[in-house]
Amino acid sequence: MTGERRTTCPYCGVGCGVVAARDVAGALTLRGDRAHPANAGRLCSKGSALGETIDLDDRLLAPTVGGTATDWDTALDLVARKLRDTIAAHGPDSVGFYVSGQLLTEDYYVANKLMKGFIGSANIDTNSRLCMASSVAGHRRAFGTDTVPGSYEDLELADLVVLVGSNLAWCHPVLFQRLAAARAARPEMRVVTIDPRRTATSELADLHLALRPGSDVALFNALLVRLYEQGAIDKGYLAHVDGFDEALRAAYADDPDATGLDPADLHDFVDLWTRTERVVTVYSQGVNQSATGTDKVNAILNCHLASGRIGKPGAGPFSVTGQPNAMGGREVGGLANMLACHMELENAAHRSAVREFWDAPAAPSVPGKKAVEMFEAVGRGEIRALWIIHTNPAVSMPDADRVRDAIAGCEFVVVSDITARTDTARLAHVVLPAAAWGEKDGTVTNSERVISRQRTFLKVPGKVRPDWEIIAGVGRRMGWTAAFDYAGPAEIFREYATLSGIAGRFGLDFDISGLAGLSDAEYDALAPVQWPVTTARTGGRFFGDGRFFTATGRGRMLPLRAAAPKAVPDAAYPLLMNTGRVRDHWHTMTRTAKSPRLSAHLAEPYLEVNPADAERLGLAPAAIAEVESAIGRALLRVRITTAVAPGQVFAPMHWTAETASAGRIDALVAAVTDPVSGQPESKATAVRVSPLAVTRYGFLLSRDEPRPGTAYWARARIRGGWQAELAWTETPADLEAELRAICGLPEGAGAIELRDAGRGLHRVLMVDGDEVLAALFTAPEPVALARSWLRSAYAGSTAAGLMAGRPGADRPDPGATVCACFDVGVNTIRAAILDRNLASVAEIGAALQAGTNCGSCRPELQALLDATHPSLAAE
Ligand SMILES: Nc1nc2c(c(=O)[nH]1)N[C@H]1C(S)=C(S)[C@@H](COP(=O)(O)OP(=O)(O)OC[C@H]3O[C@@H](n4cnc5c(=O)[nH]c(N)nc54)[C@H](O)[C@@H]3O)O[C@H]1N2
Ligand SMILES: Nc1nc2c(c(=O)[nH]1)N[C@H]1C(S)=C(S)[C@@H](COP(=O)(O)OP(=O)(O)OC[C@H]3O[C@@H](n4cnc5c(=O)[nH]c(N)nc54)[C@H](O)[C@@H]3O)O[C@H]1N2
Ligand code: SF4
Ligand SMILES: [Mo]
Repeated sequence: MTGERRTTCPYCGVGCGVVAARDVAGALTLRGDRAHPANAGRLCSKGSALGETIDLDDRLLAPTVGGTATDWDTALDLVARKLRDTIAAHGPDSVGFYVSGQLLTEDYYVANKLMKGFIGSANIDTNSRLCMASSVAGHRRAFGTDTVPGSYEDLELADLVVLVGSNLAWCHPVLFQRLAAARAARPEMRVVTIDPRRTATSELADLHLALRPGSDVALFNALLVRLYEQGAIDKGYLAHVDGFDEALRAAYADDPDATGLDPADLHDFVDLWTRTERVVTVYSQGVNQSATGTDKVNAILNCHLASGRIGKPGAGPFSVTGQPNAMGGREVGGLANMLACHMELENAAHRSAVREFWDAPAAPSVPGKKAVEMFEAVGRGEIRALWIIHTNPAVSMPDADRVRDAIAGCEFVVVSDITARTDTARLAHVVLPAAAWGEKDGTVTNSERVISRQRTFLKVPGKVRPDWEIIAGVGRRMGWTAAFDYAGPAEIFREYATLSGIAGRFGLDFDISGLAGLSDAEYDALAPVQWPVTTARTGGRFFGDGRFFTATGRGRMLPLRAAAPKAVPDAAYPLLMNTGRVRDHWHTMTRTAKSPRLSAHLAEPYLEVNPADAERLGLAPAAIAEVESAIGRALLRVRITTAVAPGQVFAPMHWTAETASAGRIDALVAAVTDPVSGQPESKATAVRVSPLAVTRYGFLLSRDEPRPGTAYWARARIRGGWQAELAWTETPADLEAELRAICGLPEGAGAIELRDAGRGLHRVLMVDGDEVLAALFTAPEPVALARSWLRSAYAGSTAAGLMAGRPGADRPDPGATVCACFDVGVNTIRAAILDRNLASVAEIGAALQAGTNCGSCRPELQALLDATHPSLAAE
């Protein structure tokens, strides 16, 4: 690469622009793109650490068949032949593609074309089923199209922003920072969070409603009633909307007490909403990932439709997308029940138009299997050939053990990934090496419908190929040479944009035909642009004019009643488990775990438990909890916190069989789906929790990757090596032998041991000359160590220095990392707040740099300020 390349962050749906450049020394630098409308130069902690995740460690560089590296011809011929043979013997529905909202639009388009047009089945579904399906279904029920009406700017223009089931501070950090900045500039702006759990996002809120899990419909029904009773219904706008009377009647019949909220808080919220014209309601997985997710979406949309607060500056419902191209995937028809460009599979005219355009042999009229159904069909042997692209379902699907077993038992499994070290790729017959971020080229669409380019700035390593090329290669080998003969992503994009023009002629909203004539050079230079892009119009809001895309052209309100929750804690499984994300990891961590910085924030799988429950269950702080549901089990570190209510626990979704002994949380989550969208309930599983009978706890540092066989373990990278948290249920007789086995150390390495019989401490160091190969610290209780200091001291430290397990008086222990960018720990921050009397996040930044780069830790800094100076919190 010479000069600068503008690209887009590969993580969340905010879709921040990134500039890749070389510094004077020739080193690659990555920074936020000031010219990008989503972030104007900002990046969060994950975006700032992208440079640490693009090396070739663990990368898959050649196709493998049966675990052995091979050439592309062999691998692709095999895939094409197996798919053809399976279809010939058992019909097109005996194959399935399971793809991802992280694929580029061009990749997605080609996969969808191959399955729906040429293989002739609609059995292509995507991890967006676990993510956005309820929003898609809710949008389609209300608007007749799957379209987010507004823009990010609306969050800044609003007088009230309501965040429902969204931990925006950790999951859409740059959008959260925009919101925080807007609020700082206009203190009269109000923010409300609606989440059973207190999160970093609630730190910004004027009001946090910790509603009963799953009760969002009852809450928004109460709001609809209030809007009506206060005369806040927009009668003029309602002339464009059907279903108001029925929706209101249903709302009256619902019971606001189902929310479990203090009536005064509930009143404050509905009153504030009713009084405020400019309201944006942001919602995410606390809404979508629910057995009643689609109804939750429509309950929110009902209120915006009834009050006419939609498609206007600072007003509208706003479903934020999770993955970088969740939106693009919906546009190209990646879901099993859609065609490309918002055209509908069940619509004969749409079907034949797409078929004719593709010159395709087929156009299935029946929707394919949705994610959960797809893996069930794999388990039953109905789907006999499965191609998994850019997703890790053995970890992320509900009922994950069953999904894993179904994949393991499938006749023929292909996985396209950037690494073979995933729980899913390990089960595949063929693993195809895909080009990773920085190596591939195409477009993505973010939450506000802005299409941005991802551009290549790294050399493609080994035999790696971009996903579109791999898929097109299989298409050609299956006999459809002309249809899959693409020179590059620009050609695919032009075809797609042309097809969207046909959708536009059907009167659909997704029309980017204005981009159909881009030359290769223009495509390469394409600046971020919000769709639609036609001769008549570029970008802008939808539905403010009362024009919808239903058969009648009118919007639709739906009569909704809060349904009884599906997962009800009982005597056997008395707690309700919620799941979600942490600030610095991305899903199954195949990329973020490569960064020591990102791993420092939270380095192991954990369970948040309320103090009352912890006491009752005998769970000590930092003990290991055994968590069981009716279908699975996990071992997680206990974090006692009032952030979760009594009766509820929370666990992150990120840990896998690669990173922990039993951290795959979806092994516990039953595959209960929303009847309309097919999206699984990921946020409510009845579980029981008990302390694991640990006899010894350990913390390990190692130069080489540790491979523990202990009852509990979790490993993470640190600078210059690895760390692992360990717990034994049977204390090993010979700790030195145990350490050698875990770290694969030769007999020759020298050992230094230190025992403190009184406290039961036992430490072992393995050294080779001056180099510390591994260090193990064990104790009968959870090991209290200056971990953060140890991690930084490990690289280059002497044995004696490490042995103490804590820094000398001259180097205080910084404590757990809060600011990942500048590696500032909690102890350092607390001490500075007290010693230097710091009173604001800005002052902490000035003193310690913490929070001054990406800003992702600012909510945590605020929480530390509040906790350290209780008086300031009240100001
Ligand atoms: N750091 C980080 N950021 C990410 C990702 C990541 O892996 N890591 N992934 C991206 C993706 S794909 C997605 S989809 C988004 C997800 O972004 P979010 O949806 O914001 O994240 P989650 O943590 O899954 O869940 C959000 C909240 O829903 C709450 N919740 C649970 N049950 C209920 C309920 O019944 N009602 C309400 N109102 N709330 C409830 C949870 O307590 C949780 O705080 O994040 C994106 N951004
Ligand atoms: N319990 C619970 N479960 C959940 C959720 C939850 O909140 N709770 N959230 C759900 C949601 S919203 C989502 S989006 C899913 C996410 O779950 P997944 O999609 O399964 O998670 P990822 O780790 O993002 O998987 C992406 C895979 O693609 C690989 N990869 C990276 N780059 C490329 C590339 O360029 N090409 C190819 N071919 N492969 C690549 C990565 O190495 C990785 O293996 O999890 C869902 N599961
Ligand atoms: S908010 Fe962070 S993760 Fe999301 S796109 Fe921006 S930099 Fe990437
Ligand atoms: Mo997602």
